[in-house]
Amino acid sequence: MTPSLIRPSNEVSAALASGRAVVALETSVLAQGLPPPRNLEAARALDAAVRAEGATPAWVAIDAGVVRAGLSMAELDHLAMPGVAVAKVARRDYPAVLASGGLGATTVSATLWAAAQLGIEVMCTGGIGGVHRGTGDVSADLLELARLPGLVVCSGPKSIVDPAATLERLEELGVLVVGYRTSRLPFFLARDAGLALEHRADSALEAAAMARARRGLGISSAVLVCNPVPDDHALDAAAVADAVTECARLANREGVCGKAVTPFLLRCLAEVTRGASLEANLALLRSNATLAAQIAVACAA
Ligand code: PSU
Ligand code: MN
Repeated sequence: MTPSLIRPSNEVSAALASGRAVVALETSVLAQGLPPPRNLEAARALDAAVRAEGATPAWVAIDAGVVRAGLSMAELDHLAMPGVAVAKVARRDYPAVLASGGLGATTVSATLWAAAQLGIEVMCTGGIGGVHRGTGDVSADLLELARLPGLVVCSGPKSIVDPAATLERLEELGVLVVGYRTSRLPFFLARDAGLALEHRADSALEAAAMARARRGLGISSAVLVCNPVPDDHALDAAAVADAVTECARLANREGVCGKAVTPFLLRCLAEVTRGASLEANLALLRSNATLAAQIAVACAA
């Protein structure tokens, strides 16, 4: 039974009730990950990309004491507006932000949790969090991928983390990592983190078959499908690494910590790469939304 404080929209409820494809979408990427007005552009583009494949988008956010799944464009506009106070919500933050009555935008861990409560199998993001270099900072995304079912489409761990340590941790946690049309781990803004993947899917149907097998076995950890950033927007891995080193040094000097680290680094990367990381981020989000919708449609068939 769905907890009473989770409220799907009429559109999402109807799609779920009739077994049609639904894709859960996180909102932290809009409220904390991308600057206005590009976040608005992303909201529209992802919503449209999911619908174009015949699936229903279920954007997850917190508003006025309830968890919502399925936001209108006007509600997304509000979340993405500059100057609007929106909390970044990982799974652990739900009770506090609900109790506050304010607005909250969900990260991968929180979105996956809401999706699991509603029986939404597929979710889409840009890059997942991971194990940061040398600071002991590990994203809550990893643990939630380990204990929540479903299939998450991403472009690999975000370029700001240690990809090898992140991949090892995912292995330890029992999360299946699948390359989409690749046998290399994608690295968010770059196509290749320099690490081999054992499993791959070459079509949405193949990915859906893995989701079905997971469900059939009752395995309660997620399948992570990693779709490399489109070629024409990909950044050079070495250039990204240099930019990340510079930004990490800055974060350290400014004493940035906790949940502020990831938004700080993403903002800094956009500056250092003179906007190229932003274009890559938008391109990979669009591509992931399309793929997630195709997989959701294949799962529903
Ligand atoms: N992907 C993006 N931009 C983002 C994020 C992902 O392209 O801003 C967000 C996601 O919500 C992810 C979160 O779950 O960053 C991870 O934050 P942290 O490293 O603090 O766990
Ligand atoms: Mn962290």
